[in-house]
Amino acid sequence: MSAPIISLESLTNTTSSGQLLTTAKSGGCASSSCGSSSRPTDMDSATWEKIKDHPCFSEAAHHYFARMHVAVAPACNIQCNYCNRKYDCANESRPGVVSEKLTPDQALRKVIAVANEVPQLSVLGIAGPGDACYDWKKTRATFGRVAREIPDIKLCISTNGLALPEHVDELAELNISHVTITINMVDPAVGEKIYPWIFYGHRRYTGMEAAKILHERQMLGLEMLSKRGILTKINSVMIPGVNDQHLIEVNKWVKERGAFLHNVMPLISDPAHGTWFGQTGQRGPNALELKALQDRLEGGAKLMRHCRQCRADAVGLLGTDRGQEFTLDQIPFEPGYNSGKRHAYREVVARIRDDHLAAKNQAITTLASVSVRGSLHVAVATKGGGRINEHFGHAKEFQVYEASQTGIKFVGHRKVEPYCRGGWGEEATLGGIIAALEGIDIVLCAKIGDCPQKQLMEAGIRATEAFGYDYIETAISALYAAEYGLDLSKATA
Ligand code: CLF
Ligand code: SF4
Repeated sequence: MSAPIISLESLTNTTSSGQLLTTAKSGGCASSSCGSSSRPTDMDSATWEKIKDHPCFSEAAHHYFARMHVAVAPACNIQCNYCNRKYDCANESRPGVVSEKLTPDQALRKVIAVANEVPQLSVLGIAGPGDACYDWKKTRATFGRVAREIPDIKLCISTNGLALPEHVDELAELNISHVTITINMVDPAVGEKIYPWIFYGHRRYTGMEAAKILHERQMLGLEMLSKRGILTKINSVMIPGVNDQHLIEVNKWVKERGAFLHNVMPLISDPAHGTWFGQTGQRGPNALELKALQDRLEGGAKLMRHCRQCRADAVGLLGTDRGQEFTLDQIPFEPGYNSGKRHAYREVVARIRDDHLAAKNQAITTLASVSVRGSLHVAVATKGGGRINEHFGHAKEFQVYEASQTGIKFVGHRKVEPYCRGGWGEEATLGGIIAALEGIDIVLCAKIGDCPQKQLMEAGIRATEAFGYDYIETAISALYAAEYGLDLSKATA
């Protein structure tokens, strides 16, 4: 019997205007453990098993897999100067009210509905909108119920760390495999500029005393998790003039205590959000300042650079949010879990990732063979699958890559307002996109009109659709080779 054809496009409902990937034939090994050769050579297989489908803990995984958050934990035990309680937790989300807070039963209903419809779903996270460890009963009840229904979903939690140590044993018992702690300082003198108060042991503390207790609890929690082999990621909010230089010290401390990843995120500060920092004019860093700090941190704790600062109720691939499709009024009252789409998707992805890895290795070989040293900054419009598969005018963000002789590195993303509105390009929006693309040499997209291409060129940014639907690394290596003396035919198309 001939094998059926399964494509990611059919599994993800991606429209024909921008296919996610080419089709891949099913057949051969269909186990979801396929793709193991995609493991980086410097990583042990146990760690790879934990991260290979976690979109936050693995940059490679974020091209294929999605997370969802359920907003079951509204209470918080500290005050951060970048947070207004009416808004999402700024640690794990961009400011914006959570559409609806959920009970554990409602959360289970939503997770099943999403799992039935979003085949990329691999991780359930609780990231507030308050603190998941402080609002522990609801967090525990939610994870317990979901794990019984969908045993293969990864469980992930985000916390400020104050109430973490007392829950580490239960986190391990619940099989919560990934924990994020937001650590903005290791010096209470810095901490008191960020945290006006904490609530701990039935008492409220302020100033240096509050920051010192928070710091000690964060370090203790991190050490306890490392001892139990639970993977940890440290989120730090970069606040210029307050903790930006200090984050170098933070990086050293968390590395010494076993953190797997360090994610430095820009402060989002706007007077309209009603936060202390927003109202007092504290600015956030721009993209180049963030990158400069991240570059200085290279060589310490491994960096995460693909965070999207998502909402506490986000759903979907990082960089897209399908949360509004799954509000309680839109989902069935008792959706039975159907694993079909998720399993079919995983089988296809397992094979495609090996193909993608081969393409990446070929790209690295190409780069290494170029004799002239240089670097290239490339912005890519993509909707996932590791391919250049988004139109310039539809892009809500561009993924940024840096190419050099030594390889191709994902270095961040730039959020933009989509240029195309109802079939027409917006002049004013294009100005904003050009500003957001500061420092970029070339834009790669699946399609671009003559007008925006010309205006980008006038601003010193080349743009091409010549590599539409290619793997990102394949295209960048060809461009790099062209830039430094080889065939220019594709790059100038
Ligand atoms: Fe959510 Fe956080 Fe788990 Fe990811 S998010 S609880 S680790 S599943 Fe990810 Fe979102 Fe960044 Fe957080 S992109 S804000 S790092
Ligand atoms: Fe807000 Fe999160 Fe800080 Fe609590 S820990 S104050 S919810 S940002």
